[in-house]
Amino acid sequence: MNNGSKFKVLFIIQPDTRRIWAAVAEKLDAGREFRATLGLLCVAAMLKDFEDVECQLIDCSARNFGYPELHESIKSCNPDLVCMSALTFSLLDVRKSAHVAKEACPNTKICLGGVHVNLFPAETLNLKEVDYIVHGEGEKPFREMVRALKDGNIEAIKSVEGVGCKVGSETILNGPGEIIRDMDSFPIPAYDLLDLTKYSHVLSEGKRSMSIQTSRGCPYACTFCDIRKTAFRFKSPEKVVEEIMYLMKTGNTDFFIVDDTISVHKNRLNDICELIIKKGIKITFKISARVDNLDEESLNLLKRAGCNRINFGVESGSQRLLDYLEKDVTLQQIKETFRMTREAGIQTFAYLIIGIPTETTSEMEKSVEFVSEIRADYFNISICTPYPKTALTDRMIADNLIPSDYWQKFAEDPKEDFRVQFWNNAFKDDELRGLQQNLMKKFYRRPAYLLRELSKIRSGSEFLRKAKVGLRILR
Ligand code: B12
Ligand code: SF4
Repeated sequence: MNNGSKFKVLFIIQPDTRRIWAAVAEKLDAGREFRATLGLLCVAAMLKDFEDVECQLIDCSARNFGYPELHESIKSCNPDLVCMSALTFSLLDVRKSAHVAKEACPNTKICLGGVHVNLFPAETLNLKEVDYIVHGEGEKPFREMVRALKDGNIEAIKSVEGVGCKVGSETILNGPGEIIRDMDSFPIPAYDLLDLTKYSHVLSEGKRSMSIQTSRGCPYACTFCDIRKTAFRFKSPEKVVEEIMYLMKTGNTDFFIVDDTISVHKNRLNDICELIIKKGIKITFKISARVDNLDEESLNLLKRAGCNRINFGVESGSQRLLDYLEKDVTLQQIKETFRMTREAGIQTFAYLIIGIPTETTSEMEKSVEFVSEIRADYFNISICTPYPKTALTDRMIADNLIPSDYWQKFAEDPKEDFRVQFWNNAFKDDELRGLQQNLMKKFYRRPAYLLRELSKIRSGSEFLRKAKVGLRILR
């Protein structure tokens, strides 16, 4: 601790300078949005009642900070503990930030959590910059770990479930933090650590937009996703509305619901909407959902509650490829749900994947035709990327499409020049990127689409916003 004063915890959202991926069209991705890392805010909230702990947060993306600015800020904060959330896809920047923190304040300790740490706990703990990791559900273990650290009770950390630590020459890795079924027991994420005026999205009608979470987990089995077959747990409608109202008081009226699949329990989703309507809360929000668990009733309730866009993982216009990905939906279900969503007055965003093993160019073209046919308002193409520790990666290794588990090597030794590969037998990576660009242009340049979008424009500022997105895609 700093000279008998408070124990200082600094949460950092790292700069975004070392991208290892380009699965989403880069032009569309660049500057697309600032989203605060919710996982970090969830664990930060667990320290609120520790009177001898002081928390600060630096969001490098929102403040446009590079490493020199980050170094200066860490130095002036002089934290006891620096905490960051790591995706495999952000690991290089997280590691560089840890390095910068140690340079700025050699006595500070580094703690990492997040998706990458959940997938590779031992490998992350082995990185030389890292002192502590938290894996599994982070709230409880993090609180216990900080309690022990601030009290100087280092021995106690060794037995906290969900924590890994280096103490002297010892490295200890306990099992993952237990899954908490009752999400109402969590405090409201520490939004107060953010400058809430900084967060928005190109499709948020110019308003501020903040991420919220109403549930965790997803029972479905899509092979490309590492959330597959995880326990679904959730907050009550009352708790969700409490968080919304808390953020509304700060001036935020647009929300991005980050749930993996909010629509798993249709009745719970309906209850949330009904409560928003009953309380007369005026907000807009976006959700991600599956096509097979929304019906007219929920779509109408969603519209009345303020939902103005639903993101659907359409993935492909070929049933054969949907089955390959174990998506467990039919093309007919996709068509039906897009029709119902449109009729309910909610915009649709379709996510497509191209370059799925065995996919042909004509199947890719058919997918884009399918997205036109279902009249998606927006769409985006990702190139099929076997993500770490997914069933798709395992299958591609078994089918000899990937020579070995290259993610494992990256996790053990995250080299700066590492780049994601698509591991497609039929197309080179550059060919897939070219197809991705051309297919996107084909969709957005259709006269029918342009006319439809122009007819929806209600103001000059809306025109400018849409033109900005459009130019980014079409250039
Ligand atoms: C919302 C979201 C986004 C948003 C916002 C991202 C953000 N900056 O927060 C947007 C749309 C911008 C986005 C972009 C991308 N995303 Co994304 N995204 C998600 C999604 C759906 C939810 C994330 C979330 O907020 N979860 C809620 C929080 C509460 O959960 P959590 O982070 O796991 O946190 C808990 C624990 O992990 C732990 N914890 C987390 N952090 C920390 C930190 C500390 C110190 C401690 C102690 C504990 C701790 O405690 C938390 C509470 O229990 C996830 C799916 C998922 N379920 O994780 C994918 C996911 C994280 N995204 C993914 C990917 C690949 C991307 C992109 C690369 C996509 C692309 N462009 O191609 C980019 C990368 C952007 C970036 N550099 O951050 C992958 C990551 C896979 C991996 N192994 O890295 C996921 C897992 C999706 C998937 N199933 O494959 N994403
Ligand atoms: S892609 Fe969506 S529906 Fe499929 S397993 Fe992942 S979270 Fe669930």
